[in-house]
Amino acid sequence: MKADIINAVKSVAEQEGMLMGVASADALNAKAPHGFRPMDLMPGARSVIVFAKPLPLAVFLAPDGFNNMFYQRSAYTYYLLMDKVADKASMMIQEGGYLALPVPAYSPLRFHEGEPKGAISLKHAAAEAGLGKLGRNSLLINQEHGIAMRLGALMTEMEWSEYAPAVGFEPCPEKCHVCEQACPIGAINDGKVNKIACLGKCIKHILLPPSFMLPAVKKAVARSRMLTRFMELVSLNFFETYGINCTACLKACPHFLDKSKSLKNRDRTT
Ligand code: B12
Ligand code: SF4
Ligand code: SF4
Repeated sequence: MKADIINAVKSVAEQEGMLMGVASADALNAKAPHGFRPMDLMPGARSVIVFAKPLPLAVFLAPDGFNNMFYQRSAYTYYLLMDKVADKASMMIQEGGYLALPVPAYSPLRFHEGEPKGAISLKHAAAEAGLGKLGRNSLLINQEHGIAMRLGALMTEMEWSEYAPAVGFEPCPEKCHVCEQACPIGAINDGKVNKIACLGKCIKHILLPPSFMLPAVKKAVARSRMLTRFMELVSLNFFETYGINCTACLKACPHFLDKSKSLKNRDRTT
């Protein structure tokens, strides 16, 4: 019976062109910060199933004048798709007799210490589920599919047949700091990203305060429960879509460039 559920979930991911990996909830419970552990969302969680889907590389390569419109659309569509697959797989698991909780791929966000946060860190969950490792730009990198991926997940009380073994590959050569150098605002420092600075640069939204005001907004929100709740509502009601203004740390990475050069005929066009 369990084997049937596992196969059904795998085939849903496959049909949508997604990679899938499974992490033990206990492993994430032990490493993730309080409030962002699987057990904080679902006390009986045993397994975290993570989905990853590569994006079409051309959406990143359109000329500047297009303002990332192609990537924006793919990113938005992918968020919905990740949520749809997580919901569908959760229902299959539930029909097999176990609770399963789909985790939002993006929205709704919670505000924690003045910063927007997801329910859990999908990058860390994906790494634990054997889908890759985090690079110095803090993004998940898969050995075969590269860096241009969106992630989704669900957690369940069902024990999986086996959990992912540790991934052997090291994504970042020791001397590579290309992503740090490529970031136009210097927001990346050896695996740590200044998230508020990045947010101010890479998110374009008519309601977003200018980037120089964001640190002050963060401080004010961090101090007030009422403002925190207000910001959660603002992000839920108004930030479901937004413009994207920067992808430099992703596009400059050799894992992006190598993937795009490996395509047939790319040597003619680059
Ligand atoms: C909010 C958010 C942002 C905000 C960040 C604000 C913030 N304060 O985090 C901003 C706007 C800056 C942002 C930017 C981008 N984002 Co974003 N973002 C998210 C989102 C929705 C939530 C992140 C989050 O809050 N995680 C939860 C908290 C707890 O994690 P954290 O603060 O990162 O955690 C720290 C610690 O708490 C600890 N930790 C937390 N959990 C765990 C678990 C373990 C096991 C361990 C060891 C440690 C640990 O480590 C972290 C480092 O200190 C995620 C989706 C998601 N739910 O993961 C996407 C996501 C991370 N973003 C994504 C992407 C693609 C981007 C951009 C490339 C978008 C773009 N410009 O094109 C940039 C990348 C910038 C960069 N180099 O990091 C993808 C990443 C895909 C990938 N291949 O890795 C995600 C996963 C969305 C998705 N569904 O695919 N993002
Ligand atoms: S998305 Fe842009 S601003 Fe944000 S860390 Fe990457 S390069 Fe820097
Ligand atoms: S640019 Fe280099 S250091 Fe940065 S994530 Fe890619 S491989 Fe790692």
